[in-house]
Amino acid sequence: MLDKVVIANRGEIALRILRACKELNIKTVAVHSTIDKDLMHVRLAHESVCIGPPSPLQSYLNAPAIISAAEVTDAVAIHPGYGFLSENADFAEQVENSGFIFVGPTPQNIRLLGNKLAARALMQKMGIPCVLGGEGALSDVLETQYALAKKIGYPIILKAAAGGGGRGMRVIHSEAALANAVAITRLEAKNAFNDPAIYMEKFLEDPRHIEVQVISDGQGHAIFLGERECSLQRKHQKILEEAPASILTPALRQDMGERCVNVCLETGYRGVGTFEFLYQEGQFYFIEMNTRLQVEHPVTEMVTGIDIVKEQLSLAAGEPLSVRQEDVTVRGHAIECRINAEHPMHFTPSPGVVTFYHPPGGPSVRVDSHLYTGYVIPPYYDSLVAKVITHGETRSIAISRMVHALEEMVIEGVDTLIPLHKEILHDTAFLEGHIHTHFLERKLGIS
Ligand code: MV4
Repeated sequence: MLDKVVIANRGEIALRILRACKELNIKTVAVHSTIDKDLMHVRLAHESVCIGPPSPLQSYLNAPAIISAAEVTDAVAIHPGYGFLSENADFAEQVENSGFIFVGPTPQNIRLLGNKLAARALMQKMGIPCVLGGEGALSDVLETQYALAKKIGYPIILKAAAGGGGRGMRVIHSEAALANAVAITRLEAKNAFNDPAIYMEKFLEDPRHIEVQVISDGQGHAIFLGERECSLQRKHQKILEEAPASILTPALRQDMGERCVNVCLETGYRGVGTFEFLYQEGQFYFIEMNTRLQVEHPVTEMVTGIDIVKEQLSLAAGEPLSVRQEDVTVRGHAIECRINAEHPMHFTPSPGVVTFYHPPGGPSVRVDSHLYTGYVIPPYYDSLVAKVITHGETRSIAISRMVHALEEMVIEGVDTLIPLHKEILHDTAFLEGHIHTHFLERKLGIS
């Protein structure tokens, strides 16, 4: 197993990684910005190194500072968590070239599967259904663009090949708007990702967002851990996730999972990964792959009993996968509510002092949070401060446990999404499982 790991992240996920390391007897190094010196995981880590000022560019995105911290502490590996440098192939490569292990896929894995156009082509080759669209990058010839859009049928969506998570996309409803939209999306792609390649797909109006969790050791073994339903989101920020997805049949789950596993085997994928799909009218369509640990991984852990972060660390140590597909069973139902320090209706960030914190508890209630009374939420980073996850034999038991957990939970001094979650959990459509990606916007009357 690894001897010492640098945790190159902050907040709840840094604490989650620290806990996994402790269980595996791995020593930990917390790297943090100046303002984060009082983070819970910094206190609990074996060592800590300040890597820069609060601005993410100068701290959690500062690759040389993070690698130097690994050097001075004699660490052997760097865990990037999610966000920040977690899907940056160049960073993964620098980590390897500096003689450290990147806890994640190989730089080549990230480059191939992190490019949506390349991933899409690969999935099609491997027999995974994709949304109707063009082959390869969109042509520069206007007539070819018009012809393709006409063949697909409006509305269409333009996406940047190098984009992801909702960045670099544009929906077009008519031919009149196409030429201008292509020019703008290309320019945005060039500026944001330094890659002007874009592509066109049929725009699905009311899809669900369902994702398949995989773990692959890059040594010929890969498994899938079922799927998550992540449709409850706002502006591409997920708010509430569940496992399993209620609309999936066992046969479809098995079929989708096997296909994702085949892609992992074919590409020599090493690490944990997520295949994102849109689901509409009984059909699945691949949209993109995430080559990192995800925020919502706990719902999968709750229904499978598998510790995804521990698996990730042991894969990074070069150990083969310890779980076989036949040992994976999905039991009951799990729900995660993301507790952001934000206004529950306007979603404006609410940094400041947490004057009182009381987490919920009880059977099948899990809280992943770095909060404590007196903690100051800085304004520089993501507003996620806690994840409450509940499990139950059925979806309605999991929901009921969540309702009671959120009633118990107290976070004073800042606004949080707790009131919004309470409202969602009482919504008739939600209780019946009728959710899609525009559920929240419509419920809140935003669009
Ligand atoms: C789409 C789509 C409809 N049709 N692609 C948004 C995030 C990125 N992962 C892909 N996204 C979408 N791609 C086609 N062809 C609708 C979305 C989308 C969405 C997807 C998942 C979760 C929330 C979403 C919210 C708005 C749009």
